[in-house]
Amino acid sequence: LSLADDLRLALERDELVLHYQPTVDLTSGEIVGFEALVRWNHPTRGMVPPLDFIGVAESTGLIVPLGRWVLAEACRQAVAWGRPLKMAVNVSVRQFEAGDLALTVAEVLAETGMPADQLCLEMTESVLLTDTDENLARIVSLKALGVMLAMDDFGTGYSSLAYLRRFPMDVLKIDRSFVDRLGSGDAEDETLVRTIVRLGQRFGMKTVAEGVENAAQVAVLREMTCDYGQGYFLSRPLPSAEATRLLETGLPSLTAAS
Ligand code: G
Ligand code: G
Ligand code: NA
Repeated sequence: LSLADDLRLALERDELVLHYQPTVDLTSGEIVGFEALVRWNHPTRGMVPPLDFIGVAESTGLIVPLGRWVLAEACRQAVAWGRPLKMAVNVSVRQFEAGDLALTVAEVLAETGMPADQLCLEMTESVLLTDTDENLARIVSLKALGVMLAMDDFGTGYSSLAYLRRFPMDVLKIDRSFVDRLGSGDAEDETLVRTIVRLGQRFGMKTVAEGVENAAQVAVLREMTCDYGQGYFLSRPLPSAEATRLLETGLPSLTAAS
């Protein structure tokens, strides 16, 4: 069985699962939302990470039904939690360009009863890179639904800053590769992140630091007034039951940790 055939069956057999990584307010330490990350619980291969199958899903077009499933499952979970948490879902280029994503999102919101303003769609610069009228129209119809849009992995693409003006994004996610180098005292690394945070703020966007791995990074990011963080220091992506438990207990105090 090829990986593509296997993946087609995986959707039918309900072998996909979502893990949830908290997004944390860097001032209060509160969990403000989660990012849904897909995994394939394969009967013989074990837990397959997305990097091993998202590419195949994209090249076969399976990303469209897979992406729909991810959206619906993430929304079901958010509704089940019954709290005003943001739920972020990754959208790949193929998903954005194939079919009518806004229609799919509208259907999923209606099916699940998810409030539109709790859903955040994360797109990489590669999605936005083709700065065409068609892509702008797609973004505008998504925004018209009332969902939030995040620019993912910011700074790693071709960084055409023009689309910051053109596309109405709500959230800017600072790529892990920049955050990684924070807290070691290197002035240039700090300047780079500080400038990205300011850029986001000037465009009225919330800023999220990805890949926060230690307390020193939290301290620097707070000082820069970066809004939110995600990363192993705060929490790994968790299966649904563990994420539910974490919501009940809350995270240990960020101030005590730093
Ligand atoms: O969870 P992990 O760190 O292994 O994810 C690796 C990559 O896979 C990340 O870049 C993430 O954006 C991507 N990814 C995870 N879940 C999804 C998903 O549901 N859809 C798409 N398109 N990409 C995803
Ligand atoms: O590109 P995207 O932001 O969707 O990537 C999410 C991926 O990053 C997930 O696969 C997740 O497991 C991984 N990730 C989350 N937090 C950290 C972290 O603190 N360090 C590292 N190295 N990876 C992380
Ligand atoms: Na993401």
